[in-house]
Amino acid sequence: MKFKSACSVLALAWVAAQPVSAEQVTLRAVSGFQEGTSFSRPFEAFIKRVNEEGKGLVRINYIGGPKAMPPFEVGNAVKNGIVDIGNATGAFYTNLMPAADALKLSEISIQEQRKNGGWAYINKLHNEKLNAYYLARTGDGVPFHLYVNKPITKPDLHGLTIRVTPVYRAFFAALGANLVQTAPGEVYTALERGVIDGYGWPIQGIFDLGWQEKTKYRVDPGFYNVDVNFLVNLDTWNKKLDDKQRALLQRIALEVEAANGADNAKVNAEERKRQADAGIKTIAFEGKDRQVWLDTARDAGWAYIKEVAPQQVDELRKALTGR
Ligand code: 173
Repeated sequence: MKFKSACSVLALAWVAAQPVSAEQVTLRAVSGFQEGTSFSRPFEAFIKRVNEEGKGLVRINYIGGPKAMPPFEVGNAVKNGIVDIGNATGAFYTNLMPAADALKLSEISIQEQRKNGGWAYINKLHNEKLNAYYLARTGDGVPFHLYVNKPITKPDLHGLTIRVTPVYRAFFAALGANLVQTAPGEVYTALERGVIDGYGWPIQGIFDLGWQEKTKYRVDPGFYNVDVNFLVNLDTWNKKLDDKQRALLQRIALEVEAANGADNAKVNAEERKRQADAGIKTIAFEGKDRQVWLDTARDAGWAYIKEVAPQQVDELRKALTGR
């Protein structure tokens, strides 16, 4: 009897010492982009795979896109633990982390950033400013463009009112545009009412919300590099999840990140063709104009980061360009 009860005490102690990993954790997720559209799709693929491969371990409950939460609130919701995981571009959370506006200035891939220490630095900034773990970056290799309804012949935007987010603000302002900031969900109506002459947006996604109907020209070349990031509330990451759960999320996130990066050149080409087929004409700057266009984008972008994140600008440049 004595031996038996000693055994059961030991058995109980062993059970108590096990991490809670045996229990499935449910995480709430939200996207800053409309469900099913270009910049939600990689995140939704991630959720689907976690729910399939993580059965009994992790479940992600997707509460949706901007109908569930305004895009510019996603960073705050991740920070405060209102959601466990958010999908957002840095431009949507510059209020909390001004340096997030630098992510678009990357000239090396996220895989290279993970190797050169850049990811670690950017993750640290997310930890500190956003109470978030920087799980993945999608959109790598997707440039931004200016789309306009009045023809322009040189890199000069005086007299045009352009819809922006922080992504385009410094660049278009440097070329003299009037700026109106809106969430993506308001672009169609702004075009329809003629309150804007154009908008900034990546090469992918203008068909998602029907903007091709109200768009005459795309200006080439594209500039910058899209960042759409998976952000995990840091308390969730550190305390709510155990090693096995973290490993599952990280593995699938890295796979989605790599697959998205590998796909983007092809998808970009398809979208260019689709735009041309829809009657959107290209205004292509060449020679000196092209150089002015690209130099102004990059220089205005970095000058702004220097202004809002002076202590971080040098390390950010190293992290994102390798220089
Ligand atoms: O809304 C935007 O134009 C924007 O900032 C953005 C950023 C990344 C992907 C798509 C849009």
